[in-house]
Amino acid sequence: MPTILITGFAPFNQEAINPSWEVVKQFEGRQFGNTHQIQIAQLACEFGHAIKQLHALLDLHQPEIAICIGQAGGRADISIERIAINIDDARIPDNAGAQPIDETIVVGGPAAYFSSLPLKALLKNLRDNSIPANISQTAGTYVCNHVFYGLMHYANTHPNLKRAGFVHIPYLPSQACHHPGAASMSMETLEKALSLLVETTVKVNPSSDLPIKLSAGTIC
Ligand code: PCA
Repeated sequence: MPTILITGFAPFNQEAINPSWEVVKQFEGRQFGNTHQIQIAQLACEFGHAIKQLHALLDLHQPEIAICIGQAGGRADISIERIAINIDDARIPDNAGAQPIDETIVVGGPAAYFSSLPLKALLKNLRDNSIPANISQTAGTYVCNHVFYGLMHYANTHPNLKRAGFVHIPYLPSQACHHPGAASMSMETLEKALSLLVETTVKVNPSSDLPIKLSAGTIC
C-alpha cells in the first residue's frame, strides 16, 4: 500500500506546543481510503538536522506523497506554500542555537523549487469546505523553508515521490491568547484541513492536474 508521509515540527521560540505537531499526531496509524497508509513524524526545529531527519524518513518509508506542516504564528489562513528558496536567513536562533544568515541550503542547487502539490485544487477544496486558506508565495527563510527546500531537492532525484510540498498553519487558540490580536484556528478545523489536503492530493492525478483557474496571486 503506498505511503503518505506527514511531518510536523517541535515547538520553537518559547512556545509550549507547535500546532503542526499537535494536528499531525492525530493522524498516527490512520489509513486513507484503504488505498494509502499514513506515516507521521516530528522534525526538530534545527537547521541541517531537520533535513537529515526528513531524508532518513523518505528513504525509510519511500512515500508517494510527502506533506510537511509548520507553524506560521500570526497568519490567519492555511498557507499552501508555492515555492522553496535556496537560502537560510534566521531572525532567531533555532532550537540548537544556530542562526545562519544568508547561507545557501544546497551549494550548487537551484535558486528555488516549486511545490508539486496540486496547489489550486487544495485551495479550492479548503475554501469550498469553509476553511480560510490561501497560496503563500514565501515560506520564509527559517527552518520551514529550509525543510521545504530539502524536501523538493530530494523529490527532484526521486520520481517515486510524486507529490511533495509544505503547508503553514496558524496558531492554536491556546497559543494565540498569549499573542493578543494574533489569528488562530481550532484543532477541529486544522484536522479537517489536513484531511482535505491529503484527500485532495491523493485524488488529483499528478499527470493531469485539473485546470483550476483560481487566482491566488499578489500585487506588491
Ligand atoms: N515554523 C517555523 C519553523 C518550525 C515551524 O513550525 C518556520 O516557519 O520556519
